[in-house]
Parts: sequence; structure tokens; C-alpha cells
Amino acid sequence: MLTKSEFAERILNGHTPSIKEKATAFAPANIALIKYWGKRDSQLNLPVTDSLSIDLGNLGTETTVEPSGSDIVILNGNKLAPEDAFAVKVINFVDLFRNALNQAATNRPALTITTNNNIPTGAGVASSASGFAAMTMALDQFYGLGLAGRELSLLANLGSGSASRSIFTGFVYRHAGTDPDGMDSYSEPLPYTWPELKIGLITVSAKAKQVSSRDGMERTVATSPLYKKWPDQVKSDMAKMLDAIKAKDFELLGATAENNALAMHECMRAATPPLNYFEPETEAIICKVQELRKEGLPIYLTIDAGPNVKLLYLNKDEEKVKTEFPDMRVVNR
Ligand code: 2P0
Repeated sequence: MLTKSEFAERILNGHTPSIKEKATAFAPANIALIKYWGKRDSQLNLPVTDSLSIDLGNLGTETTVEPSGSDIVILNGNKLAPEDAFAVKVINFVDLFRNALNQAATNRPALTITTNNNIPTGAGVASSASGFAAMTMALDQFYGLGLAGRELSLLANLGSGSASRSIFTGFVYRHAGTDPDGMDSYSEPLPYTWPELKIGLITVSAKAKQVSSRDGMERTVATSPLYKKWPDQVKSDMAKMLDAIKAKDFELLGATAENNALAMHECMRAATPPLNYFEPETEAIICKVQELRKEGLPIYLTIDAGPNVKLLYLNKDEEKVKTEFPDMRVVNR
């Protein structure tokens, strides 16, 4: 089993850096249609199962990397104190690159990392996926490495599991892999587009969640009796999802995504102590979506580790969906 540093070295060794004056990269946030929940290696963030996501278009993170006198992290215009938890996480991530490239004998400048999320506060979309993906791409450009997408996705994963998928746009498939060293646990874009598929974000609460995804996953894997069935559920849902995307079968895509998300939440609720990310309003929206479907409106939902709801519908139904959910924010993809 590798440490994060050894993992980064394995990928970066042999690459000779050619440092640029400045590099900027954008990565989109993503929403999983087949969820990642549970790690087979918590140090390397290797997932138990495959997952599949779609990008959130122009919602995401732009990150700039440039040399400076000392390490500085600026988040959404605010210079962070060096001991700030986010700043520490960022510098630790940057150090994976610096240490690995140092071995390849280069100098090691201090850096300013400027990172801006354009995901509106309260959109209920996590920024760690786009954040670590944008940082990985900006570091790749800054050091002039020219890494392939697969390598970028492997490195972004060291920041956050879902960041591996945000390296790409469109439908993205994340392989769990079986290699104990994690070298086969990468993401890749799928060769299918579906412009009529729309995503709407409904914010129930913008408060930070009380249990992090990392802790929530650990608790679910360790204590939920339902988790034993989760890998099989993902396998069967994934096959349906791939069929749905290939055939542009919206009902199959929506039903599979909704079922997969609700099954993930069932697993969490069966943990000890139970893990419930929903608010009463989340439950009310689930009921409303299911009612609207009974009335003939093809609309489905998915929910991550939080109370906020993402609606799935087709472009032709957008006006009807907006009328039913006036607070919904449409994702432009
Ligand atoms: C996903 N989530 O597939 C799932 C569904 C939340 C629910 O990936 O511990 O922030 O950094 O690997 O990526 C959230 O987990 O967790 C997540 P770490 P991450 O999108």
C-alpha cells in the first residue's frame, strides 16, 4: 500500500518540470448519477465501487498558481491564515507535487494559490471536486508537465474522491479499480452527449454539513448492515445507467439515478448512529417530485451527502419544472 506521497511520486517521476510564470485552470463541479460512497483505502481515497457523474457546466472553480515569496492561499478573494484548515489542505496537496518534482531535481519555489468558486453560495453543490481538479490542472500547467487526463484524475483524487471526475466534462466514469496501489482507480469521459438532459439545483440549506463525507462513509461502511448490498446495487444500477445514456432513455436514467441516490441514503440511515443528511423540506421535495411524476411530468431527483436536491428533467419540460420549483437554479451546460 502506498502513501499519498509515494502515489504522487509514482505518477510524477520521469516528468521534467519546466516552470511557467503563471498558470490558470477551470474545472466544473459534478453531480454523480451513480454515487461513490465508501473507500477501499481511506489514505488514498480509493472507492469501493465505480461511479458515474455529469459535469455542472460553468459552475466550478478557477485556480491560479504563481511563484511568491512565501506560500499563500487566497480563497474567493480572502487571504487565508497559514493555519486555516483549508489552506493547510491546499499546501499539503501542492507539496505532493513539489516533493515529487524535487526528486526529479528542480528548484522549489513558494507559491501563491488563488482559487475562486463561482458556485453560488447556497447552491448546495460541493466545491471540493472542482477545487482539487482545478488545482491539479493548474499545477500541471504551472510545472509544464503535460500530464494525460488519466494521470490528472489519479492525482486530483488525492485531494478528494469526487475531484477525480471533475477533470473531465460530460458523462464521466470513475473506475474503483482493484490494484492495492490505486493506479487503476482513474476517471475517463464517456463518448456520449445528451444536450436535452437538464439539471436544476434546489437549495434547502446552505449550512455546512455536520458529518463530513469522509466520516459519513467510514461510519456507513463500518456499521450499516445495508452497506453489504451496496456494491451489488451499484453494479446493477451502473449497467442500467450506461444503457440509458447510450439509448437516451430519460425515464431509465432518471429512475436509476433517483433509486441509486435514495438507496445510498438508506444505507446511511441504517448506520450506527444513524446518518441522516435530509431536512424535512428535502422529504417534501421528494414527495412532490414523485407526485408530479404520477401526474405525468417526467422529472427525477438525486441527492448527495446533504439536504439539497438536484432535479433531472428534459429541456422540453423546463417551463413546467420551473413553475413547480420557482427557487430552482438551472445549470447551464
Ligand atoms: C459522489 N459524494 O459520488 C458522492 C455522493 C457525496 C455523495 O463524492 O472523502 O467530498 O474527499 O473522497 O469526494 C462526496 O465525497 O469525499 C462525494 P472524499 P468527497 O459525488
